[in-house]
Amino acid sequence: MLKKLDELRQFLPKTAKPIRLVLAASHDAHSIGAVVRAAEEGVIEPLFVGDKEKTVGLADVMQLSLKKFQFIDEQDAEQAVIKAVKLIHEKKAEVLMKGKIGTSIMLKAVLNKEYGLRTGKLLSHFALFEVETYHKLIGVTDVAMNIAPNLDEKIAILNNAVGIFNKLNIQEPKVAVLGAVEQVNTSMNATLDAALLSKMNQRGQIRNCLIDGPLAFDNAISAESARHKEIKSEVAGDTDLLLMPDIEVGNVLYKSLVFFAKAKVASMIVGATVPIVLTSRSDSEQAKFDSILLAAASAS
Ligand code: COD
Repeated sequence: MLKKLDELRQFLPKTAKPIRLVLAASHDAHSIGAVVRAAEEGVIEPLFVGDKEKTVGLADVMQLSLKKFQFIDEQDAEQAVIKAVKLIHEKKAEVLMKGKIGTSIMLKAVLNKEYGLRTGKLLSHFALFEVETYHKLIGVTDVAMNIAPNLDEKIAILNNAVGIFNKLNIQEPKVAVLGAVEQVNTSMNATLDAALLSKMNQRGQIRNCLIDGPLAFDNAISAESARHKEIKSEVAGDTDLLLMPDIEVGNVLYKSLVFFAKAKVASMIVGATVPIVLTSRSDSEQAKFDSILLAAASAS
């Protein structure tokens, strides 16, 4: 059982060379700090793509030197993202990281049919949280890419996340499919999808995980709450992964955990040709560093 994001280090690839990471639109202080730290620890070999003057200026304020790192100077942030994506497309690096650019601009470049990083699979966002009040790391998906996933898309999102758990040696993660209530309510679509996903899992149509749903957030993460409501479930209170009904619920939960619960988080996009470090621009340097660890661990 993983309890701390720092434990992700044990899954870093055992290759002689560090993983090559491209930071796209690099003029972001927290990203620069996280990338330099990961480089100093030998986790990655970075390539910066962005406004060099601004990026070096920010690094100077942080008393960090970027002299020994490769740099492609591109003052326009959108063009920097396109150049970064193309570098990955040409297999010049193994991990992509979002710097100071809007999420949807970054994702549109990643999805570009000509030079993007599509695999034919659905791409989705996966976040892994370390919350002081929970007994293990907990995954949350999708809080940042798929806006209102249908049932097929939820299956793909689930499979992407389960793949990451499998890489972290958790072979059968417990998945709670969230709703506002734990009974099926025909007026609440999230509960209908949750019941279908549970049944598909029981019938072996979705494998390598144990799904229960609908579960409300309290009984998904609290055994006491589940007992109180007399819910008999192997997942309730011991969830590894929370499947969100849509991006709004997911994004509010992400930010509530970070801002109210002071949780630590690592997050990335799964399903592209390479792992993509995609954090919120307001995330801390530590969150960006932990996200690099997660992406590097899943690149192995
Ligand atoms: N996986 C694979 N292919 C996809 C996906 C996906 N998740 N989403 C779209 N595509 C493909 C489609 O099949 C199509 O071929 C092409 O991409 C364009 O599809 P559209 O027109 O539906 O998508 P876009 O380009 O308008 O938008 C895609 C985004 C990912 C940009 C969009 O869904 C989005 O804005 N998501 C939310 C991002 C966001 O603002 N997050 C904020 C959280 S901080």
